[in-house]
Amino acid sequence: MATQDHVIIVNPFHPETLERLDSAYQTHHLWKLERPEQEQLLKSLEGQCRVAASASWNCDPVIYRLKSLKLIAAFGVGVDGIDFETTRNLKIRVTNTPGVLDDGVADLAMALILATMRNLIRANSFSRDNLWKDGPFPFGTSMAGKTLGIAGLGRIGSAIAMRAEPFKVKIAYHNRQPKQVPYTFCQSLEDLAEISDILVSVLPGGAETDNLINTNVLKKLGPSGIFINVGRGNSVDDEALIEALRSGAVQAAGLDVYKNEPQIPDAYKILENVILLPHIGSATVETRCAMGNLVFDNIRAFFEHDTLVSEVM
Ligand code: NAP
Ligand code: 8YV
Repeated sequence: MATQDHVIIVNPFHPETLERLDSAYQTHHLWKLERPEQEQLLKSLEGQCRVAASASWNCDPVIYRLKSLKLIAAFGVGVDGIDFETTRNLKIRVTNTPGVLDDGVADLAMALILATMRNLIRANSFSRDNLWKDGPFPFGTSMAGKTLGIAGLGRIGSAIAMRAEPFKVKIAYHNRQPKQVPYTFCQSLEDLAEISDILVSVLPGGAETDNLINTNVLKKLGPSGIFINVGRGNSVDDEALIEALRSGAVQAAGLDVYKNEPQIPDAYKILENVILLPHIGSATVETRCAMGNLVFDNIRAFFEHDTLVSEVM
């Protein structure tokens, strides 16, 4: 049976978790209302509602008008949808869903690396279009002996490195700070790109990473280089990447994330040497369920013990 505690759902996420929250709490779906009704709802909940749940990549700032708000429980690890300047000023705590999606996203990064290097998407069309009878499919590139550069060796980046090791690649990385790991640290993204055959970005979103993957980095990656992005789309200068793919300044790319999702620049779609996925890094039944559980656990811990399981510090 539902408790009397109120939870506002700001922007929608995983439907199964929303249903679970609906059953457990007095929920109010802000995203289903027009602006004037939203303002009315927030007024009516003032003083009674302390908790909001939201997608981590999109959180309507109207929620910050609720003065009694103490917690935003975000679904997702990348919290670029949250305005931290405001939450800090208003002493609103924020939780996200770290760790539980590392395996899912790292699996997808490996799939993109292999699909890009072995041209799997084109090979599938080649077979279906009966082109095999006219001659063999062009050769791909081997992983063994190559250098995999990871931009953003955090939780997901480390899960990618662990998966890549048995493929007999050398591993290098770039973070702002070096870590105690047996991989080569590079001071800059340019240095990393220069020694990498495959450059995977797992960089988070936000102003600090805007367009870090630019013409200089792609030039260093070079004409046989592969670029993979499973981090955030803002970190890529799209014009630079499109031109590099078009001119052969890099060999190929595999992208899961984009600047203005769900829009993908048309210029990518006419290129044969890029694989375009619709942000599915964490899109497995198991991973999304684990993310939802963590949102739920944070809200429950807040109401029952005034603690949090995974606060963003
Ligand atoms: P994490 O553990 O915090 O790792 C992020 C890494 O990036 C850290 O090692 C950090 O090291 C480095 N970093 C941060 N800012 C940097 C900068 N300006 N320059 C260079 N390195 C920087 O985060 P995570 O859990 O692995 O998640 C990473 C990101 O993946 C998320 O923020 C999200 O955007 C994205 N993601 C995508 C999907 C998908 O479906 N494709 C799913 C989940 C997450 P330093 O602090 O030392 O710099
Ligand atoms: C999204 C993600 O949450 O956690 C993140 O930062 O990017 C993903 O897991 C997911 O795509 C929800 O649509």
